[in-house]
Amino acid sequence: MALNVPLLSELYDKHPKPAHITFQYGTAGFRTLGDQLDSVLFRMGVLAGLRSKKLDGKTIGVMVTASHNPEADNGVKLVDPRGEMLETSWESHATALANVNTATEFVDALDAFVKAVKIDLSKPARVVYARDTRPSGPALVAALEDGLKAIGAEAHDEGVQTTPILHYIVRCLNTKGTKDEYGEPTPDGYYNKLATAYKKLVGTKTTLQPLVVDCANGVGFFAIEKIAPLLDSHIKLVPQNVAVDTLGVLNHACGADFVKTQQKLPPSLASVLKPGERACSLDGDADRLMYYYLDERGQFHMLDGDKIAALVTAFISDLVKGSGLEGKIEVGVVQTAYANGSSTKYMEDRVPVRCVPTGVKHLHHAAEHFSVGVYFEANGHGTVLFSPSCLETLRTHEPSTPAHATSLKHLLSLTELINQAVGDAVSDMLLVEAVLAHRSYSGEQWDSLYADLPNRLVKVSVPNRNVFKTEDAERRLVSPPGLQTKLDELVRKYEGGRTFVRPSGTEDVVRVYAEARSRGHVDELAFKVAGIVYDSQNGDPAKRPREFL
Ligand code: 16G
Ligand code: MG
Repeated sequence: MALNVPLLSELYDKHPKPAHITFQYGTAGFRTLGDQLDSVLFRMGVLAGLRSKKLDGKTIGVMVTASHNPEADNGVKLVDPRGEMLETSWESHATALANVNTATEFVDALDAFVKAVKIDLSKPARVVYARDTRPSGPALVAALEDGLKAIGAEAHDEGVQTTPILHYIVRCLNTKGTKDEYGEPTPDGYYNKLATAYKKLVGTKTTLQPLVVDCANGVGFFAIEKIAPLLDSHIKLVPQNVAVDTLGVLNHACGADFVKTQQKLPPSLASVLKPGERACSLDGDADRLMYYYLDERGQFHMLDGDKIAALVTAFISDLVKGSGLEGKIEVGVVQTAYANGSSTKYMEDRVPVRCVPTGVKHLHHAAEHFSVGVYFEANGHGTVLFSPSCLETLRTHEPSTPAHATSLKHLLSLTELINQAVGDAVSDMLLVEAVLAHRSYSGEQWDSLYADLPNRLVKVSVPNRNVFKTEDAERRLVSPPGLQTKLDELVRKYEGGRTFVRPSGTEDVVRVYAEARSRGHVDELAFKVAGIVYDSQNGDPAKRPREFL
């Protein structure tokens, strides 16, 4: 069977590529202004179809979202059959296809690609897709559908959904009828699975105070609206920032990324949250989660991905011990260089810890090496993976005491509650709430597991961020030459100082992270490092940001 060249060419011409733009499949797929992405979506439809054919007709997912980015941005990423990110080796194919300039080039590239990776075109292609609430979404989905038509894929539209729900559905569809069956492949299947597991896990524990949930004016609100009634009286969710139909407000002064980068309360919650209360923020596609609380004096305190990981790791470790499975199940943690130094120390005192480069795919794969792999980025993206052999152990283990049996039952509920495909703000939120209920912790007690070192993240614009190359899980620069030595000399002057520099995978900037014992020191360190980076690229001294001086 051959490619349908007339159809591919005809539909290709409906989705011309803007001149002078080079697209790149980055850490989270393609991401840029929504009105520039039409051609990319068409091409990703074709590629998703080919990916499915290559994998013998397994269902591939396509998510149209730009997550926490401004509303005008949009993006697209492909989801592999077990609900994980697209295999890395295909990212470069995606980039190549996105950048061809004529229908002939496109068809030739497809043809060469089909031969090179040995795709049997007679296989079926199945693709399921969804989008977030961005106004540019419907038009981009139409372009995607043209791509799916051009490659002859059987396509299913899940409409407006959170990113983790799409990943969940993909995993369910591909495991249906196997021993790894993951659940009913529908949004309702997802809500029921999570709610049932949550209620089982929490049982008769005292109900916590209501939880304020900042939905970032995005798709997360739909998920909260759907799941809240299924939780009965176990927890009351109070959704805020729910203006999904209002233009211009998505992720604006709210959401997980705002809270993490600004380290402050979304202004819209100022009149909602009272001293002593906790709240959480989702991002624009509901795969990131940030918690926080106001102390008795009304002071804001953030509980980020590292704090979530610490809470969950300690809880799971205790359950493993409590069920008599110590030694049989190894709990491990995966972090990135952004993890607060205090969190790393807290974890290392308890479990093995690995550090990997930024980006979910790196964390996810590293976490698969543990029986129970807890992975979280400080920015609030993460989950807990249970290995197949761990699941087998949990299902077959014969507890020897009633206490063992209870802990085992809780562990089994956790395997149902926690999204195994990808980091999921709604699932993670219920996980946190369940642990807080079990521990009878307030936000303040949770926060006191360890004290964060003051830290600071700064962006530096440089002419070409690709000259920045790192090693050691992005903790050290190997290029530009000599720069790391300068940073080493500088950081030595600050007590508890740590800093690293890496090129962003999602924005045209270089990121600088710094931490130190005091707020004053960390700001000084971060801006000095930013200045060194700026100057190393012969940045125009007149345009040098004032704070870098
Ligand atoms: C993307 C990644 C996220 C990472 C962030 C870093 C996925 C699904 N998302 O949002 O994990 O933390 O990029 O962005 O992989 P940066 O490279 O611009 O710092
Ligand atoms: Mg997101």
